[in-house]
Amino acid sequence: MLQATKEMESRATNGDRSGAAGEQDDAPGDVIEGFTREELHSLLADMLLYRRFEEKAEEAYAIGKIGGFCHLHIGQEGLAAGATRPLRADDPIITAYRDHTLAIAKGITPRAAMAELYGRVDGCSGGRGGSMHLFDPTVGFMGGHGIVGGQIPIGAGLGWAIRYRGEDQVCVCFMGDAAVNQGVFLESLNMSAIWQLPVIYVVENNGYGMGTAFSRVSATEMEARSGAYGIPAHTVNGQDVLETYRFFADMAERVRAGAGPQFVNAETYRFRGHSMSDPVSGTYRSKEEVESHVQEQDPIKILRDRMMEADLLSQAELEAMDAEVRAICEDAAEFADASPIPDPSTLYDHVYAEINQHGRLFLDGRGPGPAAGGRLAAGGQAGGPGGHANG
Ligand SMILES: Cc1ncc(C[n+]2csc(CCOP(=O)(O)OP(=O)(O)O)c2C)c(N)n1
Ligand SMILES: [Mg+2]
Repeated sequence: MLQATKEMESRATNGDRSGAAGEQDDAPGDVIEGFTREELHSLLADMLLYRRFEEKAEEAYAIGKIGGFCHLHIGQEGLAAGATRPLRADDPIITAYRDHTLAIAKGITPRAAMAELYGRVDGCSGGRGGSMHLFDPTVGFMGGHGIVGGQIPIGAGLGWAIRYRGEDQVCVCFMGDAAVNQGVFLESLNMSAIWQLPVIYVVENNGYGMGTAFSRVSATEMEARSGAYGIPAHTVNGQDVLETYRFFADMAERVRAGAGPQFVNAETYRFRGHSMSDPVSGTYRSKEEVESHVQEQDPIKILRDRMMEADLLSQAELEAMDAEVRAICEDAAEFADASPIPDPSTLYDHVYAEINQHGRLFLDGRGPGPAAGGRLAAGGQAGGPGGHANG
């Protein structure tokens, strides 16, 4: 791997908090809103990496290298960078299926993320999860969940575990705007408020759940959704990475200090279709609407332009940065392509169920026979006396 690639891979991890705002020593003109030149370059490079990674995934999907569902985060990178970079390495985050760039932002390498999208053994979930189920607890990335709202009570559970152990991490639980209409959202917020859990619930409010505008499925504004539980609501512009970063840096420390759960309406916009198999626009939103957001609300362009106007970024520097992140994504795709597919005999490994007396995981009417080479599922005994839980 290129040296530059290594550096970028390590910078992409959340262990590096060099983006912290507030360096006061810089001469006026060398900072934007308290962010130093180095911090600004780092945030821009991160967002550019996320964008190029997604474009590479898009390309790989189009030629059949990636199968199944694939939901891109393009347009929402300001949140991936701004909401996760201020966190500590041991702060857990959890999200839904639009998870690639949040995973990379939290420390999963582009190689491990891309190999997972390709369904290969070197993927962060061993090639078993795919696009919607990136996962790596060692970097505090707790998924990648395909069920709308399914991650919300798990986020509350992560917060509960922090309290139970007497530790001081903060959990950030991301969700889409459609997820706030799921029953588990209400239950999770209620329990979080009662137990004062250290969880920041963040709605990546891109205005739509697939083809349904939020205004069509909600009688109230988003901010009103947490009020019934006494959880403070906040709104942040997710397309402005500096505002987002500052907001989360402050909020994470307040929650760490005991402020209790918080609810954040992060306004953003998805530049692509709901998933790779959906059109970018359609009856639910016009081509013009998408185009105007791409032109005016691109978090990367917004930061780039501000840096250029302040003479903190040259065209040559931008091109070098872009070349560097493109090389990382190219390398990730080559790595993924070269990684083997998982051995079919390991199909039932990590399945949290016992094997029945027929040697199968489920009663499927096929009669006795060895299941996947007689391998043990978690806690079970292949074909043995313990294997009757499902049968
Ligand atoms: C419980 C459940 N119901 C329905 C679906 C199908 N589904 C997949 S994505 C989606 C829309 C979710 O939209 P939102 O939460 O706003 O997230 P976004 O896609 O905008 O990031 C739906 C309804 C699902 N995955 N899970
Ligand atoms: Mg949405």
